[in-house]
Amino acid sequence: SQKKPLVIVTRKLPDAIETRMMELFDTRLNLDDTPLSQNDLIEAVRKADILVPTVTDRVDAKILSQANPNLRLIANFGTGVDHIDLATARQRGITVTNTPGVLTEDTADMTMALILAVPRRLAEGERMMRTGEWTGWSPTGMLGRRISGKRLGIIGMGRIGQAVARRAQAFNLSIHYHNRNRLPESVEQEFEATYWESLDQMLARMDIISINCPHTPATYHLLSARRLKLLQPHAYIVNTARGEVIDENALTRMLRAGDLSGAGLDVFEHEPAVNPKLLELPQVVLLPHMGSATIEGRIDMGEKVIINIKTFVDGHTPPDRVLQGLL
Ligand code: 8YV
Repeated sequence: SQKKPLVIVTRKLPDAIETRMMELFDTRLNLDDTPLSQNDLIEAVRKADILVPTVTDRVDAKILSQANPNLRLIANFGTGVDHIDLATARQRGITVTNTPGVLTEDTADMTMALILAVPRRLAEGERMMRTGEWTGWSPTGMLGRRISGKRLGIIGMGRIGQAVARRAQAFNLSIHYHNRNRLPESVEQEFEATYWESLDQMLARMDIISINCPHTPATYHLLSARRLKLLQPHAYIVNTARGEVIDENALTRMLRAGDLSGAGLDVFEHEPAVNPKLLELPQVVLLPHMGSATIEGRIDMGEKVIINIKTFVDGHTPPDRVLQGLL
């Protein structure tokens, strides 16, 4: 029989997933849960036939240029693949897969949690309890803004955007969206959603904006300083997608100046760094990239990675192929 391909996993995964991978493949695990340095990542791609990276691995052109010619598959543990240089992977004949679908509901739940938390000042109130600042109820204490009846503008109406829309409908938000392509009429009707071909026009009319698109060259700083200025001062912005979609410094300046009412951010432009000025702003809810962080979700993601690898090794097209390496 053939030699089993060497699978190198860059981060600690759920035990059940690691056990199964060890049974199925010649697997090398990362036993301490720290991200690989760029040097360790080079070591990994020099040896691996199959690499399993996560969002914390910058698999750029420089790394890939040093890869083992036998590196044939990058089976990403995660849906976003913006940390992988796809053009270089394609040229080098490396197929790339991801884990779509299994984190849709969890990420939409976290998005909805932020949509509720920011206008209703949930994190501020919680801090007030812990610091002992609460002196009792007052008719004018801790007033936020009503959610019901407001306009939610979803940027990126894919799986996650639609799952957010479904939740938001139950909170009586009206659904608006901007997307590369307009959705079929039947889907628009399901959400009673209004399509905005012009992102600029949508931004100017919304009460809450939710970012649910991938980070690609086309969406980098999609919310640029110019576009952020189109938002009304009473508006809120929520991001559970990728920090790079918003110009984080411009966003911080606007929040400080009171040109925006608040933000709920689960992702940042230079993770794990956060613009320190954001930490000073009470109307901002900050989360450590935990949109998909559920026990169930991580196992589902691991199972998807395993199916993608297994199908590929068996000589078939993996179910979640993002790109096929040319050779
Ligand atoms: C993951 C994510 O936690 O899947 C994604 O794109 O951002 C998160 O859900 C992380 O990326 C895993 O690599």
